[in-house]
Amino acid sequence: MKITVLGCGALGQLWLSALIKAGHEVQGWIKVHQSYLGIAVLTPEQNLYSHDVITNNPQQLTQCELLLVTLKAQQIETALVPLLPYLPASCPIILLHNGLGVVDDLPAVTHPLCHAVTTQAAYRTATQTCHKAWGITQLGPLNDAARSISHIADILHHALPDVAWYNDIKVAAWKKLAVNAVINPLTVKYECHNGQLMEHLNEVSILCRELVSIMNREGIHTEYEPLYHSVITVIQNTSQNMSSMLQDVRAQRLTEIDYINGYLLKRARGYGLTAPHHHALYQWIKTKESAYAPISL
Ligand code: KPL
Repeated sequence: MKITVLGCGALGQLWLSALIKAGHEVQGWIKVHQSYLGIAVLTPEQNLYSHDVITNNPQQLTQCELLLVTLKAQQIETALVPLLPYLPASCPIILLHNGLGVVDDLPAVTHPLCHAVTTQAAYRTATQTCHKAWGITQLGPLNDAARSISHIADILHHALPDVAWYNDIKVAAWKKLAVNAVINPLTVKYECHNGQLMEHLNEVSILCRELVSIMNREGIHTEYEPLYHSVITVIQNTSQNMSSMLQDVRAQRLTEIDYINGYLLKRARGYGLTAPHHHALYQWIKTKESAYAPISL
């Protein structure tokens, strides 16, 4: 299959490597125009795979059979919109990112459009991408055109398991958003690894309570206890991780806050609900961001 991966950070490189190994005809698309990108991916089993990946080939884009977007939420609109006229009308687009609300930024997309959320963990060092832990990727339709392309999940599953199709991806996306809305900004506030949030369980609990009211109004059935326990489980399972938001702040990059806590606050306002603790955290991160001139990469 002819596949373009838009965004070649840690997650993009993980997918590029996996798709190449599965025999697909793959190219990367990056901001800096160049013809090749050398990538090296270290698997959790300590196997190192190196590839020279073709990048930014416009002709390959016009024949593309799948566009996988692995950019951060705040980068998607600017990078994706200029490519849309070159993609075949039937080419599915998968947006793989934390948070929600990216579709609200986009013009009406007629291509089959999907959202994916993942727990695959990867990070980049100066020389390679480390695939730290296997996770699951949940994928589902964002528009009617995408309702008939569930077979894409099988193709992706073959390359980088586990991948599963969900007709109602909104549920999985909100559950991931809830985890990120608690863990990510708190790790910035306390400048700590995920595991150290076990020292701030009172705040974790209050943030979960605020989330439950908003999620229920969104039609995502959830109760306080299971939500709180799912957040604690992620904190414990990723205790050594530096959250993506803390990494962004330390690198003086724009964070995903507008698509995580910013998005849930927007939805809450629409229902006449308040979420004062999420609001305070949102303000905290925005103040942090404004202290440096954020760059969008
Ligand atoms: O997704 C994550 C992130 O850092 O963005 C978590 C689950 C918090 C793991 O670090």
